[in-house]
Amino acid sequence: MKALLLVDLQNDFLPGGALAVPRGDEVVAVANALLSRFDVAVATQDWHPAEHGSFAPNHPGRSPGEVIDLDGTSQVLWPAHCIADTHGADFAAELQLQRVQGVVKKGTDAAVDSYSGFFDNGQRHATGLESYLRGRGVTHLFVMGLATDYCVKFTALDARRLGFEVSLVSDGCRAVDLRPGDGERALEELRSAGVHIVHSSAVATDDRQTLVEGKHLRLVRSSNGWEHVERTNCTGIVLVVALTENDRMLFVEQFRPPVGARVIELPAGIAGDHVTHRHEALESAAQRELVEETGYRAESLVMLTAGPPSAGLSTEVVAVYGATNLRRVAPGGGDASESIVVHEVPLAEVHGWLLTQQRRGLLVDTKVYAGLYFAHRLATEATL
Ligand code: VGL
Ligand code: ZN
Repeated sequence: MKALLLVDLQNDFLPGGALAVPRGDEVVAVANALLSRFDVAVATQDWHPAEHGSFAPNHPGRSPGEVIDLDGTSQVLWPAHCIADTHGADFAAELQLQRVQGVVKKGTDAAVDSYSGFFDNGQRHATGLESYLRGRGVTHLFVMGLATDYCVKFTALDARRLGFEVSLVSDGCRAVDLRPGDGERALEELRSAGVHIVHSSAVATDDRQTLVEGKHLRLVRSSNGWEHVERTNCTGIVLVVALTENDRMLFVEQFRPPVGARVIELPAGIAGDHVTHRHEALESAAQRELVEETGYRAESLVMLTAGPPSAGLSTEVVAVYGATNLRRVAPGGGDASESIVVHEVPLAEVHGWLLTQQRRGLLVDTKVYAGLYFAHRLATEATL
């Protein structure tokens, strides 16, 4: 799965802004043109507190462009910019933000700057961007934005280090060029790191044809003849491996129309299927589905893996969460239309219990067995 990553397309980096990047405004149209060609699009947002350590005015006697030591890392000083909740930190007005599913804020800690969208400059804290992308099965990132020689460069380098295939959209970037040639040197550095430098006109438009689109699904045929289904109005799928304090594993049982039978499954659901949930993180979707279906809330919720459950049939990618330290907060059972039965089964007895259910005429979702693998690890290992 490929994704578009828009770096810092914010007012303060546009002409007239506090840290204006020359001709920075020109890339907004490139972003808008590309947004329609990607199923997954994420934007980073430089988001500083007023007392941020990268601001020259916070260091009496210093001016923008000077380099200081900030908490052990070398830091270029900038004019105050992208202060949280100000107009300067807002995305460019012309950017078609409604097509962006995820926004990742960075630089929120006054003590350390964050050029990269993945980690702060000290590489100590992750922003959540990596798990956002992994949870959606993204393997190839198309990066563009502001500025080539700072946030774009460090974001693309971290993406390579994390193992993503990375393409930099050259006409979608502009440099600060504090020293003349910084932008060109950044492109050289990215090329040596294995980043493809591409022009937006070369970013492939889909060779796919929609055969039919319903309320929740569409049937798509690729140019090679392969047909698959895609979900509409969905930004991710979550599956929850939930284990109670006394090592009971949670299952849900419900009638599933496509197979015409009651099916034993793990608690699961769709992120972004309601208008109000459109931007929800996978983790909050996992928590919400767990509560709605089982009545339990997890104090601890971690992503264990993410991948396609049926790669030949669908673009769907499932993010599997491990839920422990469960607390009962609601009756569970899903909404009125679902009539879900919740089962709590001691981990040691799950195998036999599943056989019994099949003998009773129920079907068992094969992902239950993948969940069992993680449930055993959750029960026996302190950290995964
Ligand atoms: C950036 C300097 C300071 C950027 C952000 O987006 O490239 N540069 N903060
Ligand atoms: Zn900044």
